[in-house]
Amino acid sequence: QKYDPNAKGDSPNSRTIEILQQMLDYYTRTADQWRTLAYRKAIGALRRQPQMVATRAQALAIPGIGTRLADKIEEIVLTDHLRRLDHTKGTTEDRIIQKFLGIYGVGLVQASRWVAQGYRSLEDLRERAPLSKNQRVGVERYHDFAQRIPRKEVEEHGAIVRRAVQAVDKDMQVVIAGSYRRGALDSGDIDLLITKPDASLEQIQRLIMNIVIPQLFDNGFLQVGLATSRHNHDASKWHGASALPGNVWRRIDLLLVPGAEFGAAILYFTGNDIFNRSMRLLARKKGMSLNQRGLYTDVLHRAGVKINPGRLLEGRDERRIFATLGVPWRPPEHRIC
Ligand code: DCP
Ligand code: MG
Ligand code: MN
Repeated sequence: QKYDPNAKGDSPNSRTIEILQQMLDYYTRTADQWRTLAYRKAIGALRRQPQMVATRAQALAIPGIGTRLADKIEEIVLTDHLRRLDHTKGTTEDRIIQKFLGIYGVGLVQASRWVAQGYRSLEDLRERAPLSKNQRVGVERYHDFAQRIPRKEVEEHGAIVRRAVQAVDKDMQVVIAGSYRRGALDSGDIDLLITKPDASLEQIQRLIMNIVIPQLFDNGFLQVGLATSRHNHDASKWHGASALPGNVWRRIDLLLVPGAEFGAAILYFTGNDIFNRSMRLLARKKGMSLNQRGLYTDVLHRAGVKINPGRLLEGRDERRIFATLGVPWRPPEHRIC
């Protein structure tokens, strides 16, 4: 059995994690970014502990866990309960907002607006609310998208896309990224990076958008495309849903990447998002700048705004990005902060 830092089960701290996760859900709902981050870090750290963390002192010894969280961990272990959680259970309205937040593409503003307008359930939304195309898909496929995707099925979706891509260009590569690449036993969606060693973004885009995607719709694999942004349309991304015959719809994200940016893009797309943030912060501290296209130096900032893109240090090779940053290589399985 592969080491799985994302697995929910067999941790000696699973009961503590379960309760902290409910606090995290609450802070996510209230859009409290600092506490959200603190809880995610603490849960990640706990999940990696081989032994049960039972006391405040034991918790404090773990990097990423501060005094307040250490107190809560001790309280949970002692009482099998967290009093603070009782105050977050909230009203019916809170619970409905939480439900609506589970709809693909719906944030706190939209969810609260619907509740204020009197919608109380998914059925309400489906039957009475004026919905955008994305929102309608999100509501109608709520239960599909809420289901975790087993590792094996992620691989099958990846293989179908790879076959279609390589039928058009045998040198094009399809790599499964996201939580799958971090070793997770199941995933929330399917993240596929599509690249070709010496191709430009425009070349890859033309093949994928004009030929491969229409073909995958024709053969019944792709179900719908989901626009990602109302404003600037990012041509390197495609979001949608796919399905194996007779199976539920799955969320699928394609990221198109020129060969020269492969290393930076796979680093970004492997995540997790908090690990990405810590790598970018580290780059900044060292006078460099990291984004999904490459690692740069001599970036000029004025009042926090980038006024010069800087010089590219590395983009193609993921390992060389770690080396140039002066960080020991971290295998994807360990990229959880
Ligand atoms: N990503 C990021 N910042 C974001 C969103 C995504 O850095 N705000 C990067 C890191 C993620 C990767 O993209 O790991 C894929 O995004 P997903 O939302 O698909 O997240 P995961 O694949 O990590 O988890 P899940 O299993 O929930 O899909
Ligand atoms: Mg994912
Ligand atoms: Mn994704």
